[in-house]
Amino acid sequence: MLTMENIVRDGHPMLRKKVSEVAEIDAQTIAELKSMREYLINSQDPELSEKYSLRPGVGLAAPQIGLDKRMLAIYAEDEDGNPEYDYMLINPKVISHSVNETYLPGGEGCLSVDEEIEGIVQRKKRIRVSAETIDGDKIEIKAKGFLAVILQHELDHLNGVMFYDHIDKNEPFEPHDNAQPLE
Ligand code: K2U
Ligand code: NI
Repeated sequence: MLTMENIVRDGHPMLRKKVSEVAEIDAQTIAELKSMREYLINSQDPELSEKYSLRPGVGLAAPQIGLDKRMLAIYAEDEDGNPEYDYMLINPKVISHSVNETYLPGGEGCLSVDEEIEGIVQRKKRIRVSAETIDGDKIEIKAKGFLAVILQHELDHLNGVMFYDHIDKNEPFEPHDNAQPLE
């Protein structure tokens, strides 16, 4: 199982690389992507996260575990503990997005960044993403709300972008005119 020891930290060159397309969805790739999803599930389990010192995460991109592969996992539960967002995406591409933006009022964090960096991160309010699944099927996701934020955070990782790159140095807490907070 993956633990925090497997997660590369800010400063590692892999986090600033535009990672490579997955040419073949082979058994190793599927196992790696499943282990990323498993990390997210474990990290949200109070006992396992405590036992293995796992920082909770709702998304994880392959470069964060040192893999030069365009793939990501998202796993988030609803208030009843049922899976609300549960995705393993290979070669995801943004097809379209809204002009309007949104942001988490409390800012963002990152499993690859140990310190807290304050400031709001403007994200597109809605995005449409195409991707391949581990079965090789092509899917399309229309995301809004929290899923849109998670997706954009993870897609950024595939392009070597960190969340704090989006924070305005001069006005870190000043939202754009077309941005509404995500409640
Ligand atoms: O990519 C990562 O480092 C995982 C991040 C993704 C993320 C950060 C901010 C906003 C949305 C997604 C971790 O999930 S950060 C921890 C976390 C846990 C629950 C809810 C929000 C953030
Ligand atoms: Ni991150």
